[in-house]
Amino acid sequence: MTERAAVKAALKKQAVETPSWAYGNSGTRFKVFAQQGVPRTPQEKLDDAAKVHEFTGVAPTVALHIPWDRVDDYAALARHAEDRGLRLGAINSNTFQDDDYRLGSVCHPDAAVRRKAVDHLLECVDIMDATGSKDLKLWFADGTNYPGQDDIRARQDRLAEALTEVYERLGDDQRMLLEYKLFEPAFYATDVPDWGTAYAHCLKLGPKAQVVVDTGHHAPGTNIEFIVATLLREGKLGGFDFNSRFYADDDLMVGAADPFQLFRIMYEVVRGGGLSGDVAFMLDQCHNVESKIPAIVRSVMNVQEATAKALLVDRDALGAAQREGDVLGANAVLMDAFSTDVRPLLREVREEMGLDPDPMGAYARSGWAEKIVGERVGGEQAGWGA
Ligand code: LRH
Ligand code: MN
Ligand code: MN
Repeated sequence: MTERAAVKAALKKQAVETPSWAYGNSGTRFKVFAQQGVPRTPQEKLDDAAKVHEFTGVAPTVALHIPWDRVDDYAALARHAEDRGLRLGAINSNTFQDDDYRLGSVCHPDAAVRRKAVDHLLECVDIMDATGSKDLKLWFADGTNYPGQDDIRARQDRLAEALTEVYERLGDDQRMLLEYKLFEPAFYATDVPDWGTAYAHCLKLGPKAQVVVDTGHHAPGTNIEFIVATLLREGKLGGFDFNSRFYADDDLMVGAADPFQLFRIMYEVVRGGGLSGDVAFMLDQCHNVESKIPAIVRSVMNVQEATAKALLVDRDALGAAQREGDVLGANAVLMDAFSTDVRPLLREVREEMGLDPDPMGAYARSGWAEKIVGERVGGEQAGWGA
């Protein structure tokens, strides 16, 4: 295989998982701007996700968030997905939208609240059994706002206990993906604030526990690609929640704020063998003011562009420059790849996959946006928390 053919083959194989909640209405704490045609049910979210997959060819799975996507029959929901060429992906737990969780969920000082939270996590594994999902994605809003509010160390013990119970419930082919976040909603001490804490818990739990890197969950200036390289080296990178940010957890389209950072991350993924392994490339975004389906199509394309550039890095030339201590030469090799216009290559990839080379244009011409605005009248639109 020529090098170009190998790059194209890798791009055809990469899959990006889209989040059900990105298809629903969202906003900031100031205002949610409802959009016309937005799904009212988990099934309609899947209908929209099917369009993203139809036009990109590389978005075959959809992550669910429980209880936002609660249905009576999860096996039937999985069939709804299959009928549209999709599969259900990670099941995201939600222990942050209940009054009982004011002081935390699995780290709460009251054992009864912890029990309720763990039961929810166990229910999420039941749902995975019904949907065939492989990954349980855990993010805890737990933390404290004031020094002394609770015992930081005891909260780690409670967290470990809860994670162990859920870990033991996992099937042989199921994983637990633990997501960290520096701050928000807790503003003094978050209980899983960073990759080190997540890694320490996952290491103790065992091989089925891995870390999720949400690209919006770090302090400004954090070298995320270093974290990615380290986790991959340790066999503990479970996946990404991709999005981009200018300030905090902005949840903007991945690659919009800093395409160079996304390239650097994807280079470490390629370098560490993460493209051919089990790393889940998930989006975790909200489209508050822009049209949702095209924004998700664009996001998938941004991941592909960063991946293509990462694959184009001349690793032999880079290695030689690094060994010779040629600082500028090594940097130039990386920058050459980043500066390459990979859009013609991706157009070729899409044509070879039998797709329209222009997914954004193809979606716009498809009439789907007009159809859903006309059809989805009445009922309540889905949104964060609905
Ligand atoms: C938390 C988070 C986590 C949630 C999602 C809705 O900020 O990134 O992944 O499940 O947002
Ligand atoms: Mn996330
Ligand atoms: Mn987030």
